[in-house]
Formats: sequence, structure tokens, C-alpha cells
Amino acid sequence: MDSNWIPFHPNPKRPDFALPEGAVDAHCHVFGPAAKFPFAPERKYTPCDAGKDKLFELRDFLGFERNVIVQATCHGKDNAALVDALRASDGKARGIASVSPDVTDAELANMDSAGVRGVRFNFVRRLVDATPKEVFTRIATRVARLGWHIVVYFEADDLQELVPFLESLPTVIVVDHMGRPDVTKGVDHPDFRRFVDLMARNDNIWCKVTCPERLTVSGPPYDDVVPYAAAIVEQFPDRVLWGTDWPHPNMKSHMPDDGALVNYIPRIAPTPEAQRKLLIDNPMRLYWAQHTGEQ
Ligand code: 0GY
Repeated sequence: MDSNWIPFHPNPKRPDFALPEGAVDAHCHVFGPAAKFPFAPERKYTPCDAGKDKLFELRDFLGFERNVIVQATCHGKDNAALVDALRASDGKARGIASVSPDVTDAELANMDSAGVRGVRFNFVRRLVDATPKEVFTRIATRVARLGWHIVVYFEADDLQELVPFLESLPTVIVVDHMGRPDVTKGVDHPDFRRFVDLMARNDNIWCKVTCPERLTVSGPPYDDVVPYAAAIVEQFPDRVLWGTDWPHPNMKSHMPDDGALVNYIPRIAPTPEAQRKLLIDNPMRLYWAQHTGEQ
């Protein structure tokens, strides 16, 4: 692993917040293990191993029932570790893959049968080399036929330029980590309003109210991120997802305690109804409902 890599927390606390039965951790990753699933040559970082067994152990310890595993950029477009984890999960995990436009129908069908339900388009320059939008559009057309959706990851500064592209996509779109707002600016700043307005205009745009540990400036317990996530949960209760982001790639300031992260949930979704939608109803609708699966 990279010399400055911070590994995931070795012994997180048991959360004080009791997750409702059936809760879904809708954003997490698997890394390797590298001996079995080598990292991609084009990767921008080399993490510690964080395989499916550790992920499923954490799921059970924290009180989640299911996972949505997102292909991490360190594995490039080789989704083998992801598919292996999905197949080993006994139906308790779904996946988001990363594919190129020359992915074959057979590869898509294999991923679909393993539990992949979407692809991720990544615009974060420190993580990936740029992909032309026409390429993403071609992929979008293919996966739309399967009934999959698209997860997008971008920095707040890039949103304005991306809006026409996002509004042209034919599927549900899930935005990672609230579009990464600068939490020193305030929820009324035009940058965050631009993101909220995008969701308000497009009812196919969902959002993960995730990663306070990544967005915070003040540090744990992430007081400075709460108003952003709480505002989105309140305005769009039926289009929000929550996840741990375990094993927390590229954290520089600190490694979060996953149990403490779970305790953050009631601060952004204060009522049992909001919690049920965020943790169960929304992810179950998006990831476990019937879909076409046909190309
Ligand atoms: C995240 C965030 C990051 C990394 C990745 O696929 C990835 O490598 O998603 C990041 O470095 O911000 O969602 O885990």
C-alpha cells in the first residue's frame, strides 16, 4: 500500500444508534485482496487489502443487513473482486461497476446475475483519467436497457459544467457524497443551492448523504456537515441513501470509527420515518426491486 495510506479502523465501537432491521449500507468498497484480485495498473493509489470477509464482518457488527458495493478506482474496470463479493453475499449485496463502452453483452449479463445494478461515472481528477462525455453517454444507453442506474462522483466546482450532461442521462442518477460541498460556505451558498436545485428540478436524481468524514473541516463528530445532509434528507426523503464508505480510501486527516459514523445517522435523519426511508425503503427500491435485466 502507499506509504501514507491510512488503513480502516481496526476495532470500531458498537454504535449507540440501533439501526432498524433491514438497514442497507449503500456505499462501501472492497479492495483486493491484491494477491487474488490485483489492483489496476492505471490506478492512482494503492490501498491496504480490505476484502469481502472484512466487509461482511463489519456489516454484521454494525447491524446492517445488506451492502451496496461500489467498484473502487484502484480496481479500474476489472470488476472481478466486486463480482466475487456479490456472489459470496448470499443475495445480501448489490454492486455498482465501472465499465468501458466495449464491455460485452455477456459481461453485462454476468454482472447483472451477480447483482450489479449500475455503473459509476467518475469525474474526480485525482482518482481517474478523464473520460469523454460521449463515451459515458454510450455506456448509459447500454445500461439503461438493463434497468440499471448511474452513480456519479464529482467535485462541487465541476457541477455547473456537468449539469447539461447529468440532465441528459436516461436513468436514475445517484450523486456521491452530496456532490462534495465546501462546508465552510454554508447551506445557502449558491454552490450548494445549485445542487439542491438540480435535485428539485429532476426527480430522477438521487443523492448519497455520505462521507461527513471526507467533507468535514472541523473533524469528528462532523457538526459542520450535519446541516447539509439534514437539508437534503428533509427536502428529498425518498431519494437519499446512506453508507459507511468503508474502507475509506484516501483519507488524509483521520480514519473514522465506523460505529461513530452510524451514530451520525439520527443527526441527519431525526425521525424513525426518515431513517426507514434512508436506510431501508430507498435502497431496497433502487437495488433489490425487480428490474428488466434484458439488453
Ligand atoms: C469514495 C471516495 C473516494 C475514492 C473512491 O473509487 C474510489 O477510489 O471512490 C475518494 O478518494 O474520494 O467514495 O470512496
